[in-house]
Amino acid sequence: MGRLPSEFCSKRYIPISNFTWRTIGDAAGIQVSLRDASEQVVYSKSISAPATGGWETYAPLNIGNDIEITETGLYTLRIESVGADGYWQWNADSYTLIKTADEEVEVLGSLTLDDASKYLSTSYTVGESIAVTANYHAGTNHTVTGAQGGVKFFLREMKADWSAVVSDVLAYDPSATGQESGTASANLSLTGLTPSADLPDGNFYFLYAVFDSTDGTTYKIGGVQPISIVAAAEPVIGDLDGDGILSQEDMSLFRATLGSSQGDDNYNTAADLDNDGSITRNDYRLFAIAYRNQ
Ligand SMILES: [Ca+2]
Ligand SMILES: [Ca+2]
Repeated sequence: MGRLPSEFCSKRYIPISNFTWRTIGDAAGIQVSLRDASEQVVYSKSISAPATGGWETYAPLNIGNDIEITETGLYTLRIESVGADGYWQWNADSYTLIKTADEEVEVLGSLTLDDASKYLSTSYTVGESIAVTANYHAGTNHTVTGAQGGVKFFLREMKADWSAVVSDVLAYDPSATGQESGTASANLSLTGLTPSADLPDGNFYFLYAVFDSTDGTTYKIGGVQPISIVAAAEPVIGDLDGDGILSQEDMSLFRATLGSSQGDDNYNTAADLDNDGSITRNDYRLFAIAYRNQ
């Protein structure tokens, strides 16, 4: 022994610390830390080493078997040279510990929304859509099957007492099929849906998703509810620039279209308030009434 700790530890693949050694009896102790310090063991293995013939002459020598550590903790490995004279030993001055394998951690299948609170805190508008994302894992060495079309998303109108599904909006991410894990996303269309506030009998909207794994299990998110869906804003009559309010800008736009008919460059359907195909004095009268009455 007699090497400095930094040399002793160089190019190690396993983090080691608390190097101790002694030159009489030639022994070294090192600690190997695996994630937390809860256990300590001593590894013992004896082999015969050939003499290398001098103080600083090295010859590689493979101890020849693995030290298997499968529990987290702090371990002490003691490496000791023992020779015939029991005093100075010229071998085993340099050691290398090589990590040969990671412990295989089996991951169980799962399906979770990316952020459940996001869906609960957003008001969605009829006619638009919900962009929904979920993280899936089919379990170690398993994949998502095509049975559900990949990851399948539901917006369910549920009875107030959960006794039945009234209706479903469905969307799929087929790209998950055949994958072990990943992120799935889809858009749930809200076209034609009833706003939450107008659902009968306390019914509510429930966001839900599933996929089937080759392990034979159907994985489901813990669904979230109630999803808030609100009615689209009523169009404002005469709002030609579409900003939701009737203002001087709309008046200017109206004047620019006055006198035009369908097919003309300056014809504007939104200004044709009586829908007769031309922007006339009658449209202007209706526009003026809307403007005054807002
Ligand atoms: Ca406007
Ligand atoms: Ca008209």
